[in-house]
Amino acid sequence: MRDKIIEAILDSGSDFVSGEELSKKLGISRTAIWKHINVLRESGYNIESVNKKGYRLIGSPKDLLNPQNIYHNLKTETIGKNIIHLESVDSTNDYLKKIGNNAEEGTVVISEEQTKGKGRLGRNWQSKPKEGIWMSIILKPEIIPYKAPFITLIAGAAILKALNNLQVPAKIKWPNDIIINNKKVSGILTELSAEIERINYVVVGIGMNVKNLDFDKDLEEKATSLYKENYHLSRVEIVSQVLYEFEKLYNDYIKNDYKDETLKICKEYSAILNKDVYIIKGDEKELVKCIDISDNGNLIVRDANNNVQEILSGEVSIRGVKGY
Ligand code: BTX
Repeated sequence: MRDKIIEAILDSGSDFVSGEELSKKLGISRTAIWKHINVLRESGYNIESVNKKGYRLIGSPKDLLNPQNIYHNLKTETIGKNIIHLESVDSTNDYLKKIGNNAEEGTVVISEEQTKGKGRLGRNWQSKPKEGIWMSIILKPEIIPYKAPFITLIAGAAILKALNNLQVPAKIKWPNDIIINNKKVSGILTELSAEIERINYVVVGIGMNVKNLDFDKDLEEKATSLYKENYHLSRVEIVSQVLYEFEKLYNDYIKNDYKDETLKICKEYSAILNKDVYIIKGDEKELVKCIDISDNGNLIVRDANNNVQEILSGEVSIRGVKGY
């Protein structure tokens, strides 16, 4: 019922909606409406009430990633049409993998906190309560498994596009780090469940530091948040934008095998093209120059012997020559 009340108040924008109108629309008494409004206030909604006029939303708790807030902003057809919002979970990727076979394509899980957030190659992803966006999307594309890693680039391009729409000049460090001022603000972890010829599902996990004021000592040098970079944005707005941009690029790829837009964005906002970087694989570290991204989304580099190599995203890390 409270969801419906929020929806009705959101719909009326800056106008008041009277208790009587709400009571008729929702089929409950005005006293019941009033009680629900009080509970909504306690959970962070700033609702003005004026005698003889009714209720008006002054400030929604923009930071609450509850589905109603997101649905209201969302312009997608399938991605995010079903949102599962959790207070705390080990990892949103693991949560979706547990329900993977039964979950509808486009289902999104968002948690206010992750207690075991994961990065690539078994690394940890710090995900403190309400400081960021910790979310995963489940996809069921009818493509052959080797084409799945490109979805990481699609997610990267969607994040770049969304942030740039919100005037945040972010860049991508191929394949899965989004950076601002040379520090990591967001990361992507794509996991695949597949047989030889077909995909059961793909889970795309996106972590983004939004409100963090500080980081643990080991991350201080390399991590940042939008807030620390002076971008005070609502998580709801970012989520809606990312899902919207993601859906467009994902549909292009799955339905039309069209990759140009994703590649264009990843090249235009690349933090490493035409730069020297270290490619790190296990204990090996090789200095190379990044020269391009291939049509399949692989990184093309020139090594110290002037040989051109194509690097697959799976098992490498990239380090800039000067710091992160
Ligand atoms: P990655 O392996 O590229 O980055 C992991 C590394 O990044 C860590 O080893 C650490 O150095 C650094 N790091 C850890 N936490 C943070 C942070 N909050 N901000 C910046 N740097 C950090 C990147 O992997 C992929 C991350 C995906 C996270 C999402 S959150 C939703 C979903 N669920 C889940 O468990 N993972 C994904």
